[in-house]
Amino acid sequence: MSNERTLSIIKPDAVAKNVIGEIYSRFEKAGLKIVAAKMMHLSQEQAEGFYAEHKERPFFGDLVAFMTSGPVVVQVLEGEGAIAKNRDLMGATNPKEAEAGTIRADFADTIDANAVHGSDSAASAEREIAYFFNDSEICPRG
Ligand code: RTP
Ligand code: MG
Repeated sequence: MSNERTLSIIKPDAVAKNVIGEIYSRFEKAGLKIVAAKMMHLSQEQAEGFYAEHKERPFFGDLVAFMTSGPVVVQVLEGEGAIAKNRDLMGATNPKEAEAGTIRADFADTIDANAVHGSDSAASAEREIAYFFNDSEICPRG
C-alpha cells in the first residue's frame, strides 16, 4: 500500500448533529492526516457537478437536494491506503447495512442522510480533490 490522498465530506446531517469532531477523531485514530479542510454550503451546481457520475440515477435529485440542504465540511485525508481505509471507516452506503462501529452505523439514519462521503478509487480521489482544492490549499506531504 502506498501513501495516498482521498476526498472526504462530512454531509449536512452529520454537521447538524454536531459530530464533526467525533468523525475527525476517527480519521486521526486510524492514522489518517487531515491535510486540507473547509466548511462550505454547496450550491446546486457544485453538488450536481460533484456527483455527475450519478446524473442518470433515480436518486440523483434527492442526493443533490440533500447535499445542498446545509453546510458540509470537506477535507483531504492522507495516509497509507487512505482511500480504502476511509471507506472502511465509513461503512456501507446504507447505514442499516453498515458494520457496527463504522461512521455510518453510528451517526447516519438513512441511505440519503448517510453522514459522510469518501472517494471510491484513486481516479475519483484525484478528480474530487481537484474539484474542491487548489494545490496551494493542501499541506505539503511531510
Ligand atoms: P458517497 O459517494 O456519498 O460516498 O456514497 P457511496 O460511494 O457509498 O454511494 P454511491 O453509490 O456513490 O451513491 C452516492 C450517494 O447517493 C445516495 N444513494 N441513494 N436510494 C438509493 O438507492 C441510493 N443509492 C445511493 C447515497 O446517499 C450515497 O451516499
Ligand atoms: Mg460514491
